[in-house]
Amino acid sequence: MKKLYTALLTSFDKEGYINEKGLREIIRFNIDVNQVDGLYVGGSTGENFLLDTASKKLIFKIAFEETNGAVDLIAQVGSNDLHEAVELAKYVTDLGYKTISAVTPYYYKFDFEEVKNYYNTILAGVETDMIIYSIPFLTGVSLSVDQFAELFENEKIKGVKFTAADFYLLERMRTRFPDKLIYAGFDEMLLPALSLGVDGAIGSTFNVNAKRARATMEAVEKRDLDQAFLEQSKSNDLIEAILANGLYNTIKIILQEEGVDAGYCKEPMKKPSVEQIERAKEIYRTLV
Ligand code: SI3
Repeated sequence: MKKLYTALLTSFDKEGYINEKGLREIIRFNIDVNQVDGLYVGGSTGENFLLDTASKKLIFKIAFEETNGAVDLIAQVGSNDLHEAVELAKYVTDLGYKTISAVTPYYYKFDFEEVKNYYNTILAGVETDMIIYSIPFLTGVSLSVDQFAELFENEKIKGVKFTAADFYLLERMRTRFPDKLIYAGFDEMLLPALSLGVDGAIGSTFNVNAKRARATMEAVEKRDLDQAFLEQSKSNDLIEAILANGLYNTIKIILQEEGVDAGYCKEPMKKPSVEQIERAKEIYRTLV
């Protein structure tokens, strides 16, 4: 059965500090109501790249405690500070995480040897599995099939979170690496990714749209492509509206409408305007 992972949001207070109660509520909602198979902790959706090391550790700890084994966990420990990535990998491994993930290093134009050294260095000190986090549209880092093959020579690297719209590359990856895990990262392209045989999906909008995403997966499993298209199309009405209104703020407001204390985004992300809040509530009423 294919796995559905929510990319976990972080609830922040107005000043940008972690709202522990809210974070626990988001986790509970994903387990109890969304019934997802797992959580991707410390990714883009968690606003991880705005955080200091102590805050990242706190989120990993809260997620581990609150889930208490109920769902799978993947800890995104990647950082341009390789020392920090190594420290976080050890920290989550000591907590009990079985799988880590790391975004490709970004901003500077690292060559492939540097990228490879980054993954092998993170993995040298831990026994956990690794899922590469590939998201070229934000990092500017695109890896070829041959480069993935070279990274996969490290047997701890079990797969990739593939957040790209390159379906030719996705098909080449699926064919070349039948035993590696490939998780789709663009929720709005879940159906085409499923049709190419991904093992599951990891996404932000599953915080508020997990049941429909699951229905898409089930329809594909039954080879009912008409139904799968219908589900994806309904999801995309929602995702299109969320993206137009501001991704993370809108998901947080929708969760608040569900009674979850999802809090604010952290600066430099903006607080939502009155109009954005009203529109998010309308999206909740009409499209969720
Ligand atoms: O937390 C994460 O790292 C992610 O959720 C990545 C995931 O691929 C999401 N990408 C971003 C940049 O948020 C998607 O779920 C995305 O939000 C969604 O498909 C809407 O475009």
